[in-house]
Amino acid sequence: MFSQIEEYYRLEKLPHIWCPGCGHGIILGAMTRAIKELGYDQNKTVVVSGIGCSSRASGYLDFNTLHTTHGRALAFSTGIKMARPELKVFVVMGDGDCTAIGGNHFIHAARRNIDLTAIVFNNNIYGMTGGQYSPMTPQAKKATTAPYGTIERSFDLSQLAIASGATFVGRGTAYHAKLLTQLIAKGARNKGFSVVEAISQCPTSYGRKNKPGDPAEMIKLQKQQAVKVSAAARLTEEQMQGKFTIGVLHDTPAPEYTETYEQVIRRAQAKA
Ligand SMILES: Cc1ncc(C[n+]2csc(CCOP(=O)(O)OP(=O)(O)O)c2C)c(N)n1
Ligand code: SF4
Repeated sequence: MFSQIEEYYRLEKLPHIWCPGCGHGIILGAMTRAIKELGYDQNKTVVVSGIGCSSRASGYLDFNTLHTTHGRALAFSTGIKMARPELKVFVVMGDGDCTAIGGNHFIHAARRNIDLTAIVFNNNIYGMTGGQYSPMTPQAKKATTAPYGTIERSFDLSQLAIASGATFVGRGTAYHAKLLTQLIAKGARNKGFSVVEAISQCPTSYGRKNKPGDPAEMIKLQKQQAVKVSAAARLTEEQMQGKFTIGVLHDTPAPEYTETYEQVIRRAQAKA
């Protein structure tokens, strides 16, 4: 129920701008429920976003929020975490924001294992600007910039995060909202760079071009295509064709960047 998380919203900023049937509101709900479960102090919690439909989330939330520039949410978040390591920092990005213009920030935040919780609202398209393809648009799917279907292969965001050094990686969908809440809470508890890929539906920019059906059909597709990690382990590569795994994909602690940096400062001060 919304009343349980209402305290985290700037009610005067509602109604939101999201189209009817958009998955982004469900993901935002999962995120605020995770923060409620974690019991974080509202004044010590920061939400940073880039630019895009997903990134509007920061404007609706009553934490310390920063609506930054397209692709740069992780750069701003890194600065915040370095200056104030005690703050809990959540980073909201779209798939375009995170993996195209912001792709370099993403791999390096993962490589450093800086203690940020990145939530990537993956709707497979640039929603806000009318449906250009992103690095996460599946091959052959249509976009305004690919009227015959994109010929590029798409990133597997979670694999990219793991390969780059993220210490917690999870994937959920708007359909599996409860799982998403659990994954975001787990990601936030991880002391290091955590990535939660939240699969969302964009009926307007993606749906109109690719005709997967109305918003209800689009969210049902998430249910059909998602396979829990435990179940996926029993399936062959062939059986996994057209499907994706959900759940905790990676959870391997490693030294965290701001803590290591603090040790360097202490060593330098001791020598001075
Ligand atoms: C530097 C810069 N380049 C391009 C844009 C235009 N722009 C705004 S939002 C956006 C893409 C949004 O797509 P995504 O990040 O996937 O988020 P969504 O809207 O789908 O949630 C772009 C290209 C911009 N605002 N700033
Ligand atoms: S354009 Fe797509 S992502 Fe943006 S609000 Fe509408 S449905 Fe959501």
